[in-house]
Amino acid sequence: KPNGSGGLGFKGSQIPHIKFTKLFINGEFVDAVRGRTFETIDPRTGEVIAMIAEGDKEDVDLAVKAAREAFDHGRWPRMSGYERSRILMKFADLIDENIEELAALDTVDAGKLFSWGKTVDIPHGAALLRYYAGAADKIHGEVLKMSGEYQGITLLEPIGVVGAIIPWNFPTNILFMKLAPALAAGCTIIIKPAEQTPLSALFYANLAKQAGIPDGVVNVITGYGPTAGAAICSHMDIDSVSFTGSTEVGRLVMQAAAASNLKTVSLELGGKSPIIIFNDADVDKAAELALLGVVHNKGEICVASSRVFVQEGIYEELEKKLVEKAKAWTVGDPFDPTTNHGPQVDKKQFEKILSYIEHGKVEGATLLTGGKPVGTKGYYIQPTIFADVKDDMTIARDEIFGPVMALMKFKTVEEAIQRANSTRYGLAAGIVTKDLNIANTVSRSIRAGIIWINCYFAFDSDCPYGGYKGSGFGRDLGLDALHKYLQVKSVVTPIYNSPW
Ligand code: TXE
Repeated sequence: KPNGSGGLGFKGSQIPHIKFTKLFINGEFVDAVRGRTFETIDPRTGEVIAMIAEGDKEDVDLAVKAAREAFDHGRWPRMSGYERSRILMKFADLIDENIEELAALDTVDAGKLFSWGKTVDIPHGAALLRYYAGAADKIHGEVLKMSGEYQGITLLEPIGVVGAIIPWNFPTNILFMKLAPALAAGCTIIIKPAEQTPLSALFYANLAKQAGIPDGVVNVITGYGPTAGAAICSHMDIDSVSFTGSTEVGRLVMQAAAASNLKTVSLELGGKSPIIIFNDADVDKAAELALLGVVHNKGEICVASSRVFVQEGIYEELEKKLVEKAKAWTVGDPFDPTTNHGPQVDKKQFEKILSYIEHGKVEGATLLTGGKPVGTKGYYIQPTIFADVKDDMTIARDEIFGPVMALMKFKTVEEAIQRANSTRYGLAAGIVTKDLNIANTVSRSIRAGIIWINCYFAFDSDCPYGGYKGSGFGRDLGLDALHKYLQVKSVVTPIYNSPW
């Protein structure tokens, strides 16, 4: 955990001054056409932080018109990759200059640790811009050795107008996982942040303008999913939608895309990821990793290691360690540098997690520690560990998206693989062992998009991730993500002058 909140002194219950509350369309902050607003809430207290413009279909139409114009006739897709890259670098520098304020916005909006935001989340947003800026002038196709009298080349062209639908658990990182490659590719974009966490996205829109990104290239529509989000998915003039959120809404996104203009879709959805700890593991380190895997960001992370499988030889010892560590994990104000874990994002998630904890108890799992809210104000929940969990219990099957671990015992490698794969999801998995044979066998047998061996949450701009099965398809991060925002065009010519 990074140290110190220091700096500008965003401490205690202080809320930063909120500068941007309106929609960002065609380079301007504007009210919603219908003039509506909605509350964004501080999960530490349940109190209103600010009123935010509530965009709907009409506003999406305006944003798409601006983005379409900027794509079809504007400079952005036509400027050299080098020039785009320089602007993206400037954008990244502006983020660096505003790190504290941006981290404070994500803390009050999402309950995220301020110290973590300052040292990890916000810098990672800037790093993603720089990573894809580095690729912007290296986007090129292939020369095709065709049979017969022809030769071909492929051109990689920006896919067009992109819709990006962002969840609330990583308002900065997930936004830049989509925005940075789309911009580097030469696309224009309409971003819809989650209704719980609109603040930093509007701040980033302002920085994009300051960096020199032309009007209409980046647009932000704040508002709700079934209205603004749905309008993006069914819009006839949007070419691609990149969505991160629940599996249920992922289905709706795909249906809307199919029923409208067959826009391309990528979906990064829920997970129920296993971490498998073998007998030869260092028990203390494995316990540390397994706990972190499920309580980091208060468990509001799609790759959370919410199913912990421990081989029987070290089970008792590991269970003891886990409980000790969970009890020492501090829950409190996310601005406090000694806090490990802040409030859940909102009342809905808070109640959902508590109801899963009840399911765990009713279905017969043993509650080893936690299970209760912390304090009387805000949405804080104790790190919670259930033992004696059966694979078919609700807490072993459903994504809880909270600090709740399902601890299970296994005997053999084959059993671990079979049970780890026995889920409708396939996002991530962790393996803890010193045995290379086991690590290789298991990593090749688990059907998930990212496998961490003797580590967890080892994310990097260059390392693609995304789902198998019900966790969706398409990849964020890495050069794979850049290719989501590119079309391949083949151009064929005869080798010799044709008679006509
Ligand atoms: O997600 P939604 P919710 C999971 C997690 C969580 C559950 C519910 O298990 O408990 O989903 O969270 C927009 N058309 N994840 O209800 O609704 C919405 O406005 C278009 C996992 O908040 O999927 C927001 O911007 N868009 C996940 C975004 O979708 C729609 C992260 C996500 O919200 C829409 C978040 C619609 N019809 C939740 N309805 C992860 N993979 O990390 C909603 N949205």
